[in-house]
Amino acid sequence: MAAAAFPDVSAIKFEGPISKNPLAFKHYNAAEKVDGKTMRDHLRFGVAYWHTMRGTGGDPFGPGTALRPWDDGTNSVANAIKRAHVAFEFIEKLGAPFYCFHDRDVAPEGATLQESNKNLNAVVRVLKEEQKRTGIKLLWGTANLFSNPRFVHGAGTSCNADVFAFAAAQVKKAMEVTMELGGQGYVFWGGREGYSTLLNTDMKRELDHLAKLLHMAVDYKKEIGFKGQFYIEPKPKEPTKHQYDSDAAACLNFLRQYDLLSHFKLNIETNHATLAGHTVQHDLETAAAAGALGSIDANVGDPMLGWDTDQFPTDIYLTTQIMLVVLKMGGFTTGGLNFDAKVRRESFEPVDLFHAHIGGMDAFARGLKIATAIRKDGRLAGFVKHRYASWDSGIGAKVEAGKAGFKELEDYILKKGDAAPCVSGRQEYLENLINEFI
Ligand code: XUL
Ligand code: CO
Repeated sequence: MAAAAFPDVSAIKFEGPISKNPLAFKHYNAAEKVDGKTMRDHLRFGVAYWHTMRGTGGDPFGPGTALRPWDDGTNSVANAIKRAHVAFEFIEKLGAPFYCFHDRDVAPEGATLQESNKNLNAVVRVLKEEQKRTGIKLLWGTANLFSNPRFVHGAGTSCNADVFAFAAAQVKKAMEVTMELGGQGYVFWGGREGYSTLLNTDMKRELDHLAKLLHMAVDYKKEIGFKGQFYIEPKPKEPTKHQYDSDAAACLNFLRQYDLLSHFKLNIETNHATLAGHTVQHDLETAAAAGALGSIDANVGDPMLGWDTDQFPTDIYLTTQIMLVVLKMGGFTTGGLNFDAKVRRESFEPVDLFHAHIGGMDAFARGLKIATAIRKDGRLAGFVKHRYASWDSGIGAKVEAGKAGFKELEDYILKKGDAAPCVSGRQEYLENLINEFI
């Protein structure tokens, strides 16, 4: 057994809100039941391998600052295997039940696809052993179809058919290893599936190709018997000027247009929704309304910055709003809360990884409890129900049942004279109501 990477940190325990120990949970108590289900099962936290194990703190103006004493800085398989052990030491000490990865996060890319697949197999063997040893599970896997320069024009939407073929081969392998590791899902995030200028872009052709790639994935999923859930993760821009999966509504439209909707759900990320000019609740509600809210990449952006800062979520108001939507849809099934978030460049010590995740987990534990209390109280849902009461009987019920047309509605209003005055939306009252619980 290799020396511990975090020798000064033992398993993070729940010590309750009065604890002043920064390496303890104040609110997240995995085994505690909230409304009949443990916090562990409600929240289904995942650690993102790319940020937590591969993030260096580099930015466009300077190199990485992160101190990671276990990492020898080489792109070797041996280093990747050492890193995998460290990842599981971290996730086990943290007590998160899941992790997520891209193929290229866990194993180095080789000179050829054969070599890359061989490298991946070597690391997947270790991941499998570590999963077995710790009971930690794979929430979802994915293929990195955006870092290698071959994907400069996109992957599924590349103008070059060879690049499309490479992407398909890479997804095939990533699906196989996700299945091998018992992954509960598989994510498609189209980082370069978009454009920088429409002057050089045949948008219709690119969208047709992207749909082809996804149909091939659906076919292959059936062929190998992979039972995990497919997700699309919307993001409007960055790295490209425009990404086709720009928000939840755009993804749903694309999936419907290409007859893919029954095979996919959405993985909604807070900072991606805000980049699209929405709140995360907006995208969560949009997905949930279509029966397609699958999983969440939990993070937050900086309201002063216009890019994907991927910060750990600590805002109780935000976690409450997210958990209200999750609880309303009946909770996660295959999905969970994956911390697609990174420590700041200035937070360069290994222990900062613990502070970051503990904070995010505590913030969601509070969000869960607050949202549960709001639902139990019933005033919020009651208000919304009452607001639409005119649809529960009479003419409203007829419209909803499809039993009224223009003529009947005209007759109705001619008899009635005018529509009854509406009642107040009471936004401020409702905002105050939420704050009663926070
Ligand atoms: C990038 C992003 C990705 C996806 C997986 O903004 O969120 O890491 O979550 O490819
Ligand atoms: Co993400």
